[in-house]
Amino acid sequence: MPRTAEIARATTETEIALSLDLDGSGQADVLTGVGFLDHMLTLLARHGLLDLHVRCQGDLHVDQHHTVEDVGICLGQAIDRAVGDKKGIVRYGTFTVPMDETLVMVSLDLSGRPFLACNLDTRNRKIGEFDAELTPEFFRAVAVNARMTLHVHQFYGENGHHIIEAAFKAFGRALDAATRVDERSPGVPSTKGVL
Ligand SMILES: [Mn+2]
Repeated sequence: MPRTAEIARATTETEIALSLDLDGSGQADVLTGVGFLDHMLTLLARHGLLDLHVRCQGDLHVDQHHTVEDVGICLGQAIDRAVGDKKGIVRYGTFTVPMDETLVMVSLDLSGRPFLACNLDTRNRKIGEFDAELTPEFFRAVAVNARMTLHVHQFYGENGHHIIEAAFKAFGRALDAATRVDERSPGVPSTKGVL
């Protein structure tokens, strides 16, 4: 069974086409209109070894909020669809990424229970044209729509680009770990029998 999903979502604020292959090779083809978000999604694909195609036409004349959040919604929906009934997957993933002075850990559970805890220091920061405070908005949209428990924990860090990039890389690696197939455990990885 291919673990892929295609999402098309159109509102008055954004129009998005996204496709995801969890068993890809890290190929990204991403154009959202927000250069830094393209950079982050490209490294998410590379470090998560997933193939990701995104096209977004968003209302960037307002600001970047709708674009960033709605791409997160579509990515979350795609993850939820691609993992299907979650039979045979590892379920949990935790990865810590250092980036120079910055250290960020992502720990996630494909639990079926949406939750985000995020302490990234993004307030009042701009990374080029990117509003850094949209980063937790992105991760919240992913967590809610993928129905995952997601913790994004910054131990320390100074440079805003490093902080956000380390978070996306850690998320990609943790997601890859959680979605791996464990051949010793063919059923749903829960004593409840369903996730
Ligand atoms: Mn970078």
